[in-house]
Parts: sequence; C-alpha cells; structure tokens
Amino acid sequence: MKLSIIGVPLAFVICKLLEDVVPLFIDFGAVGVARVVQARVRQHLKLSPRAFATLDARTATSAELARYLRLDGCVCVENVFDDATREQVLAELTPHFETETRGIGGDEFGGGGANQTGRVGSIVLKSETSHKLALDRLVLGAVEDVLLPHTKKIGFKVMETIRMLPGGHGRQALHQEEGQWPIAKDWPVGSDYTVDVMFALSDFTAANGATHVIPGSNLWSGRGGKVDDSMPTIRAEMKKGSVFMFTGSLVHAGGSNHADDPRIGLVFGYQVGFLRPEANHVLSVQPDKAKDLPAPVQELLGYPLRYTPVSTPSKYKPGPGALAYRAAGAYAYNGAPDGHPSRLVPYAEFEEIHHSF
Ligand SMILES: O=C(O)CCC(=O)C(=O)O
Repeated sequence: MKLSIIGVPLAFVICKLLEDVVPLFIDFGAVGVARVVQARVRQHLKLSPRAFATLDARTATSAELARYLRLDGCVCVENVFDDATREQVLAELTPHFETETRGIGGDEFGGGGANQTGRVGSIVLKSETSHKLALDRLVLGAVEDVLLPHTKKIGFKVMETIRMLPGGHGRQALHQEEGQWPIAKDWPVGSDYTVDVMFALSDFTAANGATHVIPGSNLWSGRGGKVDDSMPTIRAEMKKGSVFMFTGSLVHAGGSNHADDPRIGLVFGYQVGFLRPEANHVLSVQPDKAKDLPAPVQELLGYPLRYTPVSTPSKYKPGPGALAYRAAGAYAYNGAPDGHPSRLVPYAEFEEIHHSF
C-alpha cells in the first residue's frame, strides 16, 4: 500500500520527464537531456537564466540558428540587415508612427498604462523594403527548420512595429506567445508552432526597454500555463541591424523605456499554417492589395494553396495561375461572383468568369 502511495506519483513524474526528454535525446543526444534537466532545476530553484547565443549573419547557417531555437528557445543574430535597409524601412514607416496604436487593452501588456508603447500593423503594405526582412533567407530558413516538421504551410503570425517610447515604467507580464492557443500544454517539449523575429531598427538596451527573456524556459514544465512573473530574466540587448529570434515557448516580456531614445523593433512572427493567426492578415491586407505583393509574401499572408519554402529560391515555383486561384478564394470570401458569399470558386470556374483578372 505504502509502495503504491509513493510509487504511483513517482512513476507518473518519471514517465512525464521521459516524455519530455526522449524527443530531445533523439535529436540532440545527451546535450538535449542535460538541457531539459538544467532548465527545470533553474525553473524550480528560480535561478538566473543561462545566456543566449549571439551569432553573426555573415557566418551563421539557418541550421545553427534552428538548433539554438530548439535548445535555448532563442538566439540573437547580428548584421542581418545593413544601415541603408534600416534607414529605408524607417523612412517608409515613420509617417505611420503618427497614427500608431497606443495601449491596446490599456494596460502595460499592450503598451498602455505606464509602458508607452505604440504599434503599427499591416507592415508589408506600408514598407516595401520590409519584404526583404520578412523573407531573409538565413532567418526564414531557421524558422522553416523549426516549423515545417509540423505543417505543410507556414504563415505570418503577426507583423508590426513595436515602438517603445521614453517615459515608460511598466514592464509587460512574463508570457509565452504560444499561450494564446490552448494546444500549448500538449505540444511536445523541444518543438514549437510559432517563432517570432524582432528586427532591431534601433539599438536595444536594458535602459530603453530591451525584451526580458529567459533562455531555456522553452523546456520548462507547465508549458502554456500562467508564468510566475517574479522569475529572474536577462535582457535581449542588441545592436541595430540585428535580430532576436524566439520560439513561442520562450518566456519573455517587453521592457519599459527609461532612457531618452525610443526602442524601435519590427516584428515578423511566423506560425504553422493550420492555426488561426494571431492577427487576421487576409483582412488587414485584402486581395486587391495582396495581388501586387511578391508571391512568397502572399503565401505568408495566408493566400496560398500550399507553401514552398522560400529559403530555397531554386525550389520556389508557384504554379501557373496560383495567384488567381488564391485571389479566387479570397474573392469568394468577400462575395462570390454568383452571389454565394461563402463559396470558394474553383480555379477553372473562376478563370472562366474573370479571364482578365
Ligand atoms: O516588445 C517586446 O520586447 C516584446 C513584446 C511582446 O512580447 C508582446 O507584445 O507580446
């Protein structure tokens, strides 16, 4: 009897740990097992997090970045984009900062309260130069490496600027991006269904609000639950032109700006195609505008029949008429030509109706 009182919960704990450890053992051997054990010791003893890796885009490979994403939940990459690109993106977006959304939800989380954060969405429509960032081969290759094992299509999760202005004194609550979907708690440890990429349009410093992060928290137990907001963090400081990539399981929080300079980040988040995206991109970038965007951007917005990895351009071959088909689907959504608003018009039929599309 006594044996079963101790034995049953112990067996449960061991099975759960094995379930979490085996996939990492298969992919990374003893390193994978050690990382899960370390992460959980740090979690339960509330120890300071391990440091994250910083790589140089001129020498790093997508596979290397993906390895860090899976083991640490994050990685910083320097020299991803040059000053000319950064200035061009800023020049295209600056007029939109005047009407940016402040304080979604009115609290520190959304940038209201004392947090002083503004956001601008529909980025691919507002900045042509941003397409280069969204489709960066090194970065997107790593995103694909993490996400494509789980899905045939990936898409944008979110695309927005996060401009943190001086004068803030409230930090966001610690959270995991994947916590937005209820599947988080059942998703295997060491793999992810979202990856966010913060492109630094300005320097990110601890003083101006660099993101609070807990490398290794992607391997914690209790994924998708409420995160203890008192856990120790480190800051994702980086130079302009760098990116900070993090998986949906990484515990993090936007900081607050008590310096004199604004912290300006551009986030492209990516997710598996079968989940409803965090933002509704086919509403914010409607078909009449989407049709003029590059095909891979259309695909990431959610117009695709399928997704072809864009990190390998030689393999990127959208079929003839793919754009028209995508537009057909979207057109039907807004009101089909035959008056059935919710019917998806097959390609052939659509071509017959709209030869000149
Ligand atoms: O701005 C940041 O550093 C992080 C923002 C964030 O995590 C969020 O808004 O969900």
